[in-house]
Amino acid sequence: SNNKILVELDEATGVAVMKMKNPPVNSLSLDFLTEFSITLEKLEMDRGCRGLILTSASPKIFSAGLDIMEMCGKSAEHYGEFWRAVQEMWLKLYGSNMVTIAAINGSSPAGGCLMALCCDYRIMADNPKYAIGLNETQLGIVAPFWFKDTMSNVVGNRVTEQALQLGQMFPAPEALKFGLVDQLVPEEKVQSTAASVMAQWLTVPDHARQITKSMMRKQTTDKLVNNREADIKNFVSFITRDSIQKSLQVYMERLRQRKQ
Ligand code: CO8
Repeated sequence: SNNKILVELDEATGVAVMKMKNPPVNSLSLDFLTEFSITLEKLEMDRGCRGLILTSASPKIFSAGLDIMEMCGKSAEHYGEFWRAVQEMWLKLYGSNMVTIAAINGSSPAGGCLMALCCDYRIMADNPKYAIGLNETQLGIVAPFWFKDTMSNVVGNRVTEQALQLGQMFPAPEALKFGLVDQLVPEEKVQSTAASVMAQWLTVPDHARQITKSMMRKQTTDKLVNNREADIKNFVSFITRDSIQKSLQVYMERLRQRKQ
């Protein structure tokens, strides 16, 4: 299963494009998250790589977020292992020293939105059919504190408070209005715009930019680093509740029926 993420590193520019390829919807399964973190770690260690563009190989969908099947009908051990992998992805992406740009070429709910929010800059396809947001409460589950922090660091506390309670998904033009994304461009320009924004960011000396990024983000990452085990325990005890399992089943059922 070593093929869910395609990487192209341009040696000349020092920019890697990471394309998520886990059809049909790029859901974040345990396998996917493991490969994601390993891939990111390798790029992080590569001195020739200074920038990362994160995008999707599936047209219309950036990522459907965490794989709901990983949170249904499994053992407590499995949930623990899965949650550790989610934490690891976040710590690596949010804490990356590289310039990270999300090229959001489709819908981006929950964990997909989180990945985008981890990046330094977000470019989204200008299509009102594509929506982005942390919709956890709509599934009857709760975005953990570090999801919440990641969003409020981008758009502020007030907007986050409302959006999280309502589990709102924002069509791209709405998301732009309050800065959930930084820029909308026609779908076919998402990649090229990401490349040119990246070139601008890379004109700044790495060491100064990296120290600044770390200054802005370290408090937020430290909160999870210092509470990882408690956060896993909390997730496992929440997700194993009968009532929560039931909500997730109902949600999956609704997703399936919506198709017919
Ligand atoms: N996990 C697993 N399977 C999924 C997911 C998912 N997140 N999303 C979609 N699928 C499945 C569908 O059930 C469907 O399966 P099947 O073909 O067997 O019926 C298949 O993928 C294709 O989906 P659609 O037909 O719905 O595809 P569309 O192109 O019409 O729509 C969307 C794509 C917009 C992505 C749509 O599928 C959607 O809205 N999905 C739900 C996304 C979502 O709500 N994700 C939330 C996940 S929770 C999370 O990320 C954070 C949890 C934090 C933990 C909280 C602590 C308790």
